[in-house]
Amino acid sequence: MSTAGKIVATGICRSDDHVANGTIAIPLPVIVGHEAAGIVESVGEGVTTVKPGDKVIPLCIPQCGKCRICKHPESNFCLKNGVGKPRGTMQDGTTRFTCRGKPVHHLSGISTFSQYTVVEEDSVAKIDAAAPLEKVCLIGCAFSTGYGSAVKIAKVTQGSTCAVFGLGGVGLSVIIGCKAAGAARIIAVDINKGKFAKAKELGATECINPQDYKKPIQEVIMEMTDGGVDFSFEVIGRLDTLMAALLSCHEACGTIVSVGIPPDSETLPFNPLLLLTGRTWKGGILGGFKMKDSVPKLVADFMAKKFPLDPLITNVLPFEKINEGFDLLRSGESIRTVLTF
Ligand code: PAD
Ligand code: ZN
Ligand code: ZN
Repeated sequence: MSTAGKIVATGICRSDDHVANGTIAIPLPVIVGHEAAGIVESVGEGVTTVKPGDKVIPLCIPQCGKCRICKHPESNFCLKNGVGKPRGTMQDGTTRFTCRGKPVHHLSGISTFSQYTVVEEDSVAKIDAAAPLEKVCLIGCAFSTGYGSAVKIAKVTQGSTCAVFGLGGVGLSVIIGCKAAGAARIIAVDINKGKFAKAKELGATECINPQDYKKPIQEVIMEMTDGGVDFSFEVIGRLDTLMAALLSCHEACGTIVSVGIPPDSETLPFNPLLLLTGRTWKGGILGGFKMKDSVPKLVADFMAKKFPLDPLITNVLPFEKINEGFDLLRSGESIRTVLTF
């Protein structure tokens, strides 16, 4: 039950770069790209939820609706997901891309750095026909991941204090979520000061650079917040910043959410006392949203101006300039580059 579609716009996410540099290990060769919007071209037999001409967003995590996790009220990590143990194929084990007769793998069942792609029906959501695809593509990953990490996974509370480590497209979306949830203080942390103006524009109340202090950043944050924040978020993908974020949330009542994807096979030495005192450590992919249900609603909320996407899009380039887009990400000059076809 597959669907073929034309990709109209796709953002470049750090996770795509993680695949390119080996931080995320998946079967190669592969077509990456997973933050996109497009138009359905044709559908296979039995497909009922989308039809040719529909505007859609491909979903990095499917929602089969039948497995134990799809029936679970909280989790979105459908057992048909291609993230946990990536096979790089469609659910039937085949690939729909070839190069000189040899198979090319899929990323998370969607592979959007491609003019056309084929996805399963449970990996695509129909969205409002009036939605601007070159903007709402960010709902395919960065925005949903960051926003959901704040409102759905952490469940940030009114009047709380938050710390967000990493101010890329995902971290800034965490800030949007913290603000929407009514956080009173949002402390933004990054080693690139160039990100601070945008963080403030989106709701950060303070911005700090760990390189400006002699002591570890968690000690600085504990002093600023009477012992630690209520909610901290690691949105970089490094083990040292993950530990700093963990220590920045209050030992008795703080919650840390792991959002960044650390290098494959790296682990942390860990003292259980860090949690025994009352901290909570959570994590989640795509902000915990069950994507087939949530993506159309998030697009509707964007259309109703409940949150902005424009500030996250710093560059728009034709698909042919994809390498320029990766250079902008690596140099820290861009937030999101959207590639158009
Ligand atoms: P990005 O590279 O645009 O942003 C990362 C930010 O972290 C940049 O502003 C950097 O300057 C900053 N940074 C780097 N090193 C440090 C440091 N030592 N201390 C403080 N700041 C630092 O990435 P992104 O926003 O696209 O993605 C962020 C992470 O989230 C990345 O690991 C990505 O793979 C992961 C991700 N997770 C999910 C998920 O579902 N869990 C989805 C999408 C992305
Ligand atoms: Zn992503
Ligand atoms: Zn499922």
